[in-house]
Amino acid sequence: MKTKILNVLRKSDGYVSGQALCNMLGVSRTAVWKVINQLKEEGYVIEAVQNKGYHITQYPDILTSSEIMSQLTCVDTGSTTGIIREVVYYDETDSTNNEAKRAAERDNAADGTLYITESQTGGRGRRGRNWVSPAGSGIWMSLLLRPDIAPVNASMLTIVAAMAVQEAIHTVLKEDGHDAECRIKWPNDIVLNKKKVCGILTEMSAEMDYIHYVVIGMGINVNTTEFDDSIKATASSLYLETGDHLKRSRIVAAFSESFAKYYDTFVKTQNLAGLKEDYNSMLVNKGGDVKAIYADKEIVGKAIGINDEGELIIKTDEGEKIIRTGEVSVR
Ligand code: BT5
Repeated sequence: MKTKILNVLRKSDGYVSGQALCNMLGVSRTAVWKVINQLKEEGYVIEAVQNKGYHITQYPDILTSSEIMSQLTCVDTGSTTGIIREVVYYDETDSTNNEAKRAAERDNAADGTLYITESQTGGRGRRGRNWVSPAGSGIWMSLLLRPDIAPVNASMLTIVAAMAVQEAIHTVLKEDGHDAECRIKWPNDIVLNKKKVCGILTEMSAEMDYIHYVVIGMGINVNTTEFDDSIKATASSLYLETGDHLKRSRIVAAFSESFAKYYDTFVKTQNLAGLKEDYNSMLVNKGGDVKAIYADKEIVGKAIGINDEGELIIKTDEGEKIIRTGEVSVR
């Protein structure tokens, strides 16, 4: 009910009367009043004017289920748009990827569930690296999917997610009047002014020919004001690069819509033929000199872009090389 009330108030320009809310939701005045008080406690500033009703004048920067889902729900039909069907929020957890995996195994959690937290005590990067995830500043979230695709194709979901995060950040920055362009650094980073503002960690549980589930974990530095010495040189946040504090839930909502669009195209063919042109146009290192470490070998050349399988094509003096995984640095 909280999501519904928030949804109606959010989408209305003026005041909504208590009676109208009661009629719309089929609940009592007291029930509405209780929810309004809960929302106020969460930080929403709500004006209540006699004979007019309620109107939200200020939104808190929180990541609760109702804050996110109220942006993805159609007032009239109640149906949701985007890939996220349900949000599970934690004040703090070890890692949202761990939460998603536990829920998938223990509770058979559904496709499209998003696990999100204010703070991670054991945020993980790839290959055992750590992910700095302090409270109140970023988006630490994991999307649980149960795609009907071959396990060998699952790694391409990182590419799909990178496109969606890039587009979501771009959309929200644009709405706020910024023309800052964030780009993708193959395969799993989003950079702004060449500094990393987002990393993606995709994990999977599968048999040879069947996927149980995929978890796509994303960490986005939104309002972070400083980084410790170990990552200061390479990491940044949207706030540090633009000077603007953005509402994190708006980015999550925009991500949900963008991901659904790109995912649709991907699952039809189970390859990136329909997306690679868009992806390559978002690449920070396209056409530029790159150094890649792949299978302990160093490859130096010009990045051409990805192929249909999401592998990076690098033009070197000895011809074109294709790398499947690895680290790429822009020279
Ligand atoms: C990644 O790994 O970039 C994947 C990060 C995924 C994080 C999300 S948060 C929600 C979900 N739950 C998790 O536990 N994880 C996912 P990788 O490419 O291996 O980069 C890791 C490296 O980035 C570290 O070794 C640091 O050098 C650097 N780093 C750590 N924290 C950072 C941050 N907040 N911002 C930018 N760089 C960071």
